[in-house]
Amino acid sequence: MTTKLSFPDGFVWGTATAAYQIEGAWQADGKGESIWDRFTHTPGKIIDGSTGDVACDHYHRWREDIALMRDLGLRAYRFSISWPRILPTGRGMINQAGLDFYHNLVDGLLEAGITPFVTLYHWDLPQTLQDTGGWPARSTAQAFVEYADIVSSALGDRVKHWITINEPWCVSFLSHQMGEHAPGWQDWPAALAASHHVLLAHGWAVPVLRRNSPGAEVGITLNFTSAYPASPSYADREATRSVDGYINRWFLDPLYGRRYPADMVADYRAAGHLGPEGMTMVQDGDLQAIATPTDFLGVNYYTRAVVRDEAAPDNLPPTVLTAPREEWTEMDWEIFPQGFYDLLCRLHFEYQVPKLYVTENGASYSDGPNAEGQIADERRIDYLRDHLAAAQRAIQAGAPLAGYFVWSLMDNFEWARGYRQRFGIVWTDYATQQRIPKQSAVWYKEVIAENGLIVGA
Ligand code: IFM
Repeated sequence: MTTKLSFPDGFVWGTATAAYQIEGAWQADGKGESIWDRFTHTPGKIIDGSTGDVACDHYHRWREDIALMRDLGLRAYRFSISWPRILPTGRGMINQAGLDFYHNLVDGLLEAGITPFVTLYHWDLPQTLQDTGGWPARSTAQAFVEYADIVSSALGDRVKHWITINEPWCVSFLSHQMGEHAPGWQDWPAALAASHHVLLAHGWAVPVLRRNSPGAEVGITLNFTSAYPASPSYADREATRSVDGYINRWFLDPLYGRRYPADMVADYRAAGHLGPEGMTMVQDGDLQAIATPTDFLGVNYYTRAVVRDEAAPDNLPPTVLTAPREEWTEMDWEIFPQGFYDLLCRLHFEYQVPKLYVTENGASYSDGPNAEGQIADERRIDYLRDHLAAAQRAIQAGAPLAGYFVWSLMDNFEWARGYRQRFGIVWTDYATQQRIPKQSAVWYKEVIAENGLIVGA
């Protein structure tokens, strides 16, 4: 027997990408250098030594890519704008050719009946702004607002869904404390300052976007990792509090008017991550700006953390893998759809978020073409189906979920993991730049057409 899990009328079905991961053309038509250009050109930073210099060459192939999206029945497309394509030195002089690229892309999408969801910052900071302090410097937040003003003045008549920042946790902690992403720092105070300035940049940009794009929806996208204790012991539950605070609450709480979580501020002070004066980067009015009401929250969810109490070298409790091997994706991320349900319900019940879009969800598997050129990526279909079923349950429980974007439209440059990880529902042949829809793309097309999932045998 089969059952249909239906989604609400008007539910937005899409896929997502990011500029540096797909565009290539890293020096074309006046584009400036970004921190990711600099980082990938530094030996030893990327696992396979690769760069985004060419990536999927989307900058030159955007017309074909729009045609592909139309063929797949996509209703929406989330992409990001490359800041140094628009402002090669971060502030000041505008590169018209860069703006024209996005004018054409937006027009092409609208002609194809695909709604653009635009992310302003998906990690490719202009290198010149890094040279003046990067995100640990308050001036970068001001520069972001200038950039947001320029882009939304240009595109705001047609773009009606804006995401200010993608994944502030990655921008701050992954990049400035763990050092895995550009600029590759390992500096706790800098990471904490960056986290504040990224949120401030968001808060300051919201009214600018509203002014330049009347009637638009404006939000921010956070990456979440639902955290669960490895055992019911007090110590493991306490460690779980800390991981949840580090990844999730540190960003959610100030965005929803609760200020920075006091337990985490105390932990960071005790660990020496903040100076003796504490959160000195927070100035009068900042918390009000960060908590400026938004129209939606973008949710990126891939996996959970199972947390054990044991001091790791970075002072954070370690997360442990408990699931059998077949329950991980090739990123070594556990497949845990229940965590998706728990998260969406938490955002609804605990934070009363007015509207949610899942702006990323997906799985990395390297299944490639068989002799007939077909790509049977059943594991990705299973992953997507199980997560969509969890999302549908969350909607039934009251979560105001209005749309879902698969990460990613096509295989692309997976940051420090290079090209070894493939998240696409479309295969990218990097030698020829051929795109081949995988079985998951065909499956997703049916989901969109049905506005729901058929489950059961
Ligand atoms: O590829 C990334 C994306 O850029 C941000 N969110 C997670 C994805 C998979 O790691």
